[in-house]
Amino acid sequence: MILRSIEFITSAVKVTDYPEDKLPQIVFAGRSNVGKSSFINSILNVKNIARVSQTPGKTRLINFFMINKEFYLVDIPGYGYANVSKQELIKFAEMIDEYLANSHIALGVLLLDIRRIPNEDDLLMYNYFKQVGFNTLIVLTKADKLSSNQKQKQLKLIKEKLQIGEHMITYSTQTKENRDKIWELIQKAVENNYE
Ligand SMILES: Nc1nc2c(ncn2[C@@H]2O[C@H](COP(=O)(O)OP(=O)(O)O)[C@@H](O)[C@H]2O)c(=O)[nH]1
Ligand SMILES: [Mg+2]
Repeated sequence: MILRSIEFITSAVKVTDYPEDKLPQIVFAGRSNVGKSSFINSILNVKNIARVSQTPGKTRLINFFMINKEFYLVDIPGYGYANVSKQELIKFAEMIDEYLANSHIALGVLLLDIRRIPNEDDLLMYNYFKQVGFNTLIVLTKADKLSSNQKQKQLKLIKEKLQIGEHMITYSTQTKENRDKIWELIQKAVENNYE
């Protein structure tokens, strides 16, 4: 994938805020602090288009980045915050549901920290992606924090927990391992050619 243009388009809360075109969207989901903003910046080779390490729980917006005027990368807010009221949690879940149900999603990318076993929230998001039939890619972040031996062990454990054999890829902002492969999969999804 050659990145010819990267444009921040808008931050949305509700359907009427979303871009009106029908370009395919690649959506990125993950627990707060999983490294989602860092990941998006890193694969785009930009410093801070997706903002890293804002106070968890503060930003609850859906951010749309248009790539090559062909498709969107969409950063939805991280889930699983501590210290959030039930009321806030419900509002947040509604916002995500509304987005996922009303958009043209070519690929759902679920980010998981390679050092952690997926929790209830992760499983909920993963099962949602599967239920609605999205093409799904799992990215295991912060791979530089483990030795290759530990990496293999965690991969196995996470696969068992999610009960999948499908696309699961490790990534690190330090090494940028698998960056080309990830773009290849995004490209395929955009071309409606994902397997
Ligand atoms: N070592 C290492 N740290 C990372 C990596 N990705 C993210 N981080 C760190 O993890 C923290 C959370 O990252 P952030 O992108 O803000 O997570 P978000 O809440 O999911 O958007 C920050 O301190 C990042 O620098 C990675 O691949 N390797
Ligand atoms: Mg973030």
